[in-house]
Amino acid sequence: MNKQKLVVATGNADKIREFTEILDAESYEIISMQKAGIYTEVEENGSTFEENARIKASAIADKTDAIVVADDSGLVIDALGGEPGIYSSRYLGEDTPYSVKNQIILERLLDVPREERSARFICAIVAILPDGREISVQGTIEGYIGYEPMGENGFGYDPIFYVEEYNASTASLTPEQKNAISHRGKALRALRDRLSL
Ligand code: ITT
Repeated sequence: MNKQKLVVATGNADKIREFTEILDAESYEIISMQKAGIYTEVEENGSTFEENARIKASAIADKTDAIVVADDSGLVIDALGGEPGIYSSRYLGEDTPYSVKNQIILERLLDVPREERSARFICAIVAILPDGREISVQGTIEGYIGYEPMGENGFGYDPIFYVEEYNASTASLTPEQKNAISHRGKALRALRDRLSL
């Protein structure tokens, strides 16, 4: 069977790695924009994860005849009024290392009790098919912000995002464990089901 080509509209290498881990490698060929020879800067000026995913996918859909998939995702922390939310990658400075961003968030939550530390990762994925049709899916994982960074796996806010199931951060899970429960895992499995209909 011919593999379906998916060009992932992202500049984030960790997302590409997780896309490749999650989507059945026998059915899909996951191609980065770079590998597809597409270099486009996209201004993410939408007001929701879904809008931003659509903006990213649309910006490169006319530059390839493959399926284009974009992911817009982020961390929503209830005690911070939903921050960093859709600004997750820009929050506290685009170039600030995540070790620093995570430490600042922990300090901001210093006096917040465990029951008010709820948070979730959200992932919106928009795929644009070669015939112009669009598929939009979303996945969420509920958790809480821990009291200290934990684990070396994953990326971004994973060291401070803890899940009840393991009483540990998503950075301390194996890739298989994270992908089985993550926002991106859920969204990509929903996309896979829709693509194979
Ligand atoms: P592209 O827009 O090029 O895809 P980006 O990293 O800027 O790359 P987003 O605008 O969607 O992507 O920002 C998502 C940010 O949310 C990401 O940089 C992380 O800080 C955070 N994030 C999303 N998913 C995450 C995950 O699984 N684990 C940890 N942090 C995550």
